[in-house]
Amino acid sequence: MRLHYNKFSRATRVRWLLEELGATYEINEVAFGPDGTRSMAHLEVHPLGKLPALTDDDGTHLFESSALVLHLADKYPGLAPAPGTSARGRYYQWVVYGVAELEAPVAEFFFATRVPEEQKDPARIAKAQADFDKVAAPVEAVLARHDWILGAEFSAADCVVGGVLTWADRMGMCEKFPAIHAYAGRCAARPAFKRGRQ
Ligand SMILES: N[C@@H](CCC(=O)N[C@@H](CS)C(=O)NCC(=O)O)C(=O)O
Repeated sequence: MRLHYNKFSRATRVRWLLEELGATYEINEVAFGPDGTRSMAHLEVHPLGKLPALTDDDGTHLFESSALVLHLADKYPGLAPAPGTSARGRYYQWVVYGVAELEAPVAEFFFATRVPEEQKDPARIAKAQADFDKVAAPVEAVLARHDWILGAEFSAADCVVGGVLTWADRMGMCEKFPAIHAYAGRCAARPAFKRGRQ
């Protein structure tokens, strides 16, 4: 199994999970740009030339970070509730919420703030923060009650939700959300999280 990866991409959440699971995998370091993500070789692995992607043991190429997390958590059991249970439903809920609701304003904030100072548009930045505040509020309520997104135990869903929220926290988006800020700290302190960002 080979993870197509670079440490400045969403591939870190997948590598974090692989480390949590103790899986054996290879890393294919792919730079952004014509010689990496845009190369013909990488376009055969990911049709949009993005990261992450995974070449599975049988040679199948897979992409979309949340799908890779769901697949790997089934392939190496231990970090996902049993299929067909309501706990599994809640697990899907938070994985999908992580990418469908939380991630868009975080990515927008990232792109709005990484331009030179004179090109920054305060209204665009404020809108991304306000959009994040709306979707972060339900997560703040959950994390005020327990340490991880599904409860007392860490799960693969934390690699998605925590992957997005550690990114938001690093950019200073979580100041109004003490429980999320503390959660981001717990995620970042995990040895597998650190190994997943080399
Ligand atoms: N929804 C995709 C997003 C993938 C994505 O946008 N990856 C970025 C890095 S985090 C990328 O490869 N960008 C390169 C590009 O767009 O050229 C996922 O979660 O896997």
